[in-house]
Amino acid sequence: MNRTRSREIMERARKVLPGGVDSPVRAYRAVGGEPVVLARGAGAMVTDADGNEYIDYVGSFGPLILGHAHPVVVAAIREAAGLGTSFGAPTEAEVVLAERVVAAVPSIEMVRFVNSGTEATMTALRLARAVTARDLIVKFDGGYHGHADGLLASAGSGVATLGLPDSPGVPAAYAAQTIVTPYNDLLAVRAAFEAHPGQIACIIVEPIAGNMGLVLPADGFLAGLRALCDEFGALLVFDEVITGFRIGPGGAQEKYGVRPDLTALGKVIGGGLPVGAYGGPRALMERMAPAGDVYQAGTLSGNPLAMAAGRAQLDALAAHPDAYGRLEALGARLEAGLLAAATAECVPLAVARAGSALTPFFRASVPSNYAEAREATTAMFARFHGAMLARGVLLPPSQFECWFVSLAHDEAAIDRTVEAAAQAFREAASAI
Ligand code: KE4
Repeated sequence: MNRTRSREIMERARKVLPGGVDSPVRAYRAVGGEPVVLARGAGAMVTDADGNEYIDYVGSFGPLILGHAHPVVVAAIREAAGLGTSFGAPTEAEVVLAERVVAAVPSIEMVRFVNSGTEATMTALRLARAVTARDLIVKFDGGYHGHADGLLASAGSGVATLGLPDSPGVPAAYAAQTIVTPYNDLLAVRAAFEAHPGQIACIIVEPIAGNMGLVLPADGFLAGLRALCDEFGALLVFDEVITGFRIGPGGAQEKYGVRPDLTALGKVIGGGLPVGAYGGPRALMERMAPAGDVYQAGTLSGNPLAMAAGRAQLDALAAHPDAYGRLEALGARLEAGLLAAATAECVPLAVARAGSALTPFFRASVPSNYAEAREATTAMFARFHGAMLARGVLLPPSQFECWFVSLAHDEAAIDRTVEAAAQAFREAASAI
């Protein structure tokens, strides 16, 4: 494949953007080679700066559940833009999207829009600390909740991918407020509460982890966290930035029947534009200024274009005869095809999946926590990523990310992906 333009653009990019990117994972450090510079997307396909086409499983790392440039989303953005791009004033658009979120997410009676998942989780933690008058938080090794200082402790995603256990620049005092325990380990969480009686404000958890690659909660894990929070007087914060409206309208909390005290959202609710949100019961949310005394603000929060894109996407999902059944079927087809192809070539592969979000791990079984996820052969993943790219399939450039299937993918695209994987496995097997 000719990627001359991508290389030229990346040479320019590295002169003006750190690492040539605006977010680390995009630099391909974990898989090697030059990043593909994308020029456009349509449905399940993306086209790079040299005109090469790929079936896309990055999906902007989650937001594009309808696929790229969906007509209803583009039309909504166009219409909103013609009415003004930002006001710094209330608009009906943000009320409409808030009403959609409140109607869908079981634990949310009130919500506040921000501009990223980072802002959403950062503010949810501030609210939890205000409500409990406690300082400590519990997070999970391999959990990634954005780049707020106190949360960059053994984060997954970009930090994990870059092999940086903690980020320089995070004051020790901030990191010391964060207790990191293994995912799926209730005993470790209980021990944290017992070691810090009356000091832990909340647990923040990805109810289905997506930043160690996809790792499912063990049976009883989420209910166990709920019970521990109730027992020790802490709040339970679900980071549903990935899972919200991805695995169903009510996210993981609806799937598992566990109600958090606060929920962070992002990605799908923005339709590809910058949106995050945090929400919960009215009694908690009305502590937020100006209704209450906990401060958070944002120039572009509730931006009318982003609200319009998010609403258009959620309404298109709701209007689909069986959006999540279709996404489940496509995800299951991809999982089965990858496993069959790997088995045929005796490649150790395990696939963790939740509907249309999945991660194939180059290890014999699906991991239950970050330590196990890191046992996956990242070198093999890197070779696989390059082999798939050469065959017109664009995967997230890290073993520790999720692949995302959209409603724009179809059986033909899935089957082409599986065939490319089979060739890549054969190539890898012959190289061994
Ligand atoms: P943003 O600040 O990137 O919008 O959201 C942070 C965030 C919070 N919570 C979860 C569960 C997340 O997955 C994320 C961000 N996800 C990563 C990829 N796994 C974004 C991609 C990137 O960092 O470039």
